[in-house]
Amino acid sequence: MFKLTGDVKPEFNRLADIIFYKLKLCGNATVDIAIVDDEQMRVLNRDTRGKDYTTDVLSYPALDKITEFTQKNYPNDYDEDRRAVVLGDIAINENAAARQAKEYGTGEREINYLFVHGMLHILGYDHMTDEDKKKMRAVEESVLAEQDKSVVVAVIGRPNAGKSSIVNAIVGEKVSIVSPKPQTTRDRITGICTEGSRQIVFLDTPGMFKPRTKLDEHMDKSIRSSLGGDADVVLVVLDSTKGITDADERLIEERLKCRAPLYVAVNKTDLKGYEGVYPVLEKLNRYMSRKDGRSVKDVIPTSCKTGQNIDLLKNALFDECKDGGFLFPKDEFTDRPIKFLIGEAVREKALLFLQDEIPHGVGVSVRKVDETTDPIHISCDVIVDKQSHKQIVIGDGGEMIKRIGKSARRDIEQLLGGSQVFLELFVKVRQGWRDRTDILKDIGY
Ligand SMILES: Nc1nc2c(ncn2[C@@H]2O[C@H](COP(=O)(O)OP(=O)(O)OP(=O)(O)O)[C@@H](O)[C@H]2O)c(=O)[nH]1
Ligand SMILES: [Mg+2]
Repeated sequence: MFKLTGDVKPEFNRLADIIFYKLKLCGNATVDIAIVDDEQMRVLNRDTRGKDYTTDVLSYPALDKITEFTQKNYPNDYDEDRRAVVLGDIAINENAAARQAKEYGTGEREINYLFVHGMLHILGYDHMTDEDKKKMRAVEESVLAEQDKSVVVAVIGRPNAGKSSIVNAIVGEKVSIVSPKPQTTRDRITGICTEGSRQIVFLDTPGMFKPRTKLDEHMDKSIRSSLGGDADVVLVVLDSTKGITDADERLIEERLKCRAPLYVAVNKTDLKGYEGVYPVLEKLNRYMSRKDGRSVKDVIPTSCKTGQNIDLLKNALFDECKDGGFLFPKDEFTDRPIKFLIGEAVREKALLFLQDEIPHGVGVSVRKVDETTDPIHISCDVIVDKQSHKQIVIGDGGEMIKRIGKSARRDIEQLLGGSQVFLELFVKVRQGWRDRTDILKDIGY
């Protein structure tokens, strides 16, 4: 993505994201923007190009080739602080923009046009020949005319495949908790990723399994509702280390019967490498370019650990966006209230530290979030099934609950934008809580 610095108007960021997506760029790059007046531009033009007159826009490209923007590809142009490749500078003359806007009657659009024009120069476009000019003009027009679009993607697959990890990796925020234990996600979690004119709304679902309790039924219902017409696209996540099972194949066959485009992510490629991934890809071949037209649209090997192909998957999903505006404000990353995210952070740590000691984990109900105090005061009930489980969660001399609290507090402070938090946890026994509608409702399911 582009990290713009200097005189950045909010619309510039949106346009830069659109350029990044349209030109299929990769990595991180930074461009410095200066908005100047006629006189400043004249001086700049004179000092840098020996031309003593003002102009509308000037670009100073730093690179002579454009490829993936990584430190490895551009060791001399990489800025460690900004963690991005320095692409160059652009100066935009706001007096010229105002004059041209009047002349063409295009208002605000003119300064945006100059920005896009300058960015394309930085990226190697020029207008020396008529043909180049036409090409550059076409890209400019398509960037400026781009409308906001969105797509709803249901993420499904077996427990523990890495569905929530993929959603978090693309959204860039921890919207859905992750643990080594299957059935971590209990509810449908919405994760939102907006860049430029495109928005992906993920419906992260619990892993598919046979329901036994009311909580299971709730989880099962949330998978079905994600698929029942709410989603435009389905993403099946497979665990490459587990191979592809009959259940996976049934799932793919079943989803292919619906009209929603289907993508498959073969995840955890970092663990077994190509040896693990290749047999899965080979088996998936039979679902590609089938005669009946019901084919998997793409299979993408991914790793949430190394980030391999996460951008590729994101771009494939951006390609599925349809006109009609955004479904959520562009700076939101989930539709879940902060209280729910706090409870989930506590539950994640309980799952992480207790592993197999407490089958099916615990429930967390957030009692109080008092933001008027400093530090912010939060209290939660950690709900378990039996007295013996309570003892395990508390641990020797309260050691375990302290450990859960300390680790959860760090995540919650991050969620709250770095504010300090005082977190109180109370362990409560509620027999059969997973079958009690009142408790499930209390937790937020
Ligand atoms: N090595 C490696 N581990 C991964 C990768 N993706 C996910 N994991 C791990 O796999 C475990 C399960 O990940 P989750 O994202 O919780 O999986 P899920 O499919 O959402 O699981 P449920 O919500 O239980 O259905 C966690 O321990 C993750 O850290 C990956 O690409 N590589
Ligand atoms: Mg999950």
